[in-house]
Amino acid sequence: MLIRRPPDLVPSDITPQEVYARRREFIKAAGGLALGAGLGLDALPAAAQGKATTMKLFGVKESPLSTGEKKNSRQEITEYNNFYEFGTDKADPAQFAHTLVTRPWTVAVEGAVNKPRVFDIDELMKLAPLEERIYRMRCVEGWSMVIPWVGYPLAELIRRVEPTGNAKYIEYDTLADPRQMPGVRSRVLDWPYVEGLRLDEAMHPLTLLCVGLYGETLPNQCGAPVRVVVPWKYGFKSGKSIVRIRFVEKEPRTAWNKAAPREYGFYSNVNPDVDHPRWSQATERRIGEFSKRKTTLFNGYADQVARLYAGMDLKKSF
Ligand SMILES: Nc1nc2c(c(=O)[nH]1)N[C@H]1C(S)=C(S)[C@@H](COP(=O)(O)O)O[C@H]1N2
Ligand SMILES: [Mo]
Repeated sequence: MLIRRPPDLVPSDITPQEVYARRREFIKAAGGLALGAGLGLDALPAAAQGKATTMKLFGVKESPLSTGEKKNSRQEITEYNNFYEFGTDKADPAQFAHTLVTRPWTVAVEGAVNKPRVFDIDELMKLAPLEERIYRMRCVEGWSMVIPWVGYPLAELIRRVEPTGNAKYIEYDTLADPRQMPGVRSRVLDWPYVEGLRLDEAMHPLTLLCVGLYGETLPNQCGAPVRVVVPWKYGFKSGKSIVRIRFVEKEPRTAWNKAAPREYGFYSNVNPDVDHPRWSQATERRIGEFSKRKTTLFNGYADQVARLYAGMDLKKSF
């Protein structure tokens, strides 16, 4: 899914206001550290100067919906990423995503709902009990990982805004701010990164509004402060750092579908029998392993989700 490498962010691209906002965030994030009043930015700990920090999440429950498969390490999950807003190399997000300002942050929920609302991130984090969900994740490029996400079903949020009869789909947008996201200056995609789901897919108990990883808040490169996670679909449906959720009547045009409609359909269900036009999808490489594994229908979640697609031709609706 790669085209070319965007220029790196230079310090002069960051406005003083952002520096200020980030500094406030770091001070908050630094929490227990004794930060004396009047302490200059230069004197802040390294983690607070530019490298984004994560915080422990409390009261996270285990979920029976987790897989028992061996988890990938935190290092594997945070150093091999797709987040084109920060560059197209797998190592770019870990290197550049610290410039993302994740507080303050809001998510606007709008469109065909009775109760449209703008949620503040702190409100969103507390909307429903947090669960650890260890999911298999499969990228369309042919690799997979097992990732201990933290979040709650997206359905919890959907219920609160009361979709109307016209709400057939949702679309969700990622932030697209070239000042914070160097990759947005290159035209690899038509920004913002938009993804979508049919309403019943969005309401499915496996679909997560995800706010954490390995018991902590999300690292920036993984989609802080809030992302969607849909484990039976290719990874690109799991949009990161979302700022808007819109309820709509028609199937949304998504970023990857617009970029290459023959290669990336709306459904994007993991399916070993439907090849990508340029490569087979029959096998995958689990990050950290040498030999390949067989890819399974709906990424192994067929028992839970196959009924959503009863009667559909998955070769046509790919
Ligand atoms: N905003 C945004 N979301 C995104 C992407 C992206 O480039 N931008 N990449 C997608 C792809 S292709 C994958 S495989 C997953 C990767 O998630 P991870 O890096 O947390 O494993 O994020 C998805 N969400
Ligand atoms: Mo992906």
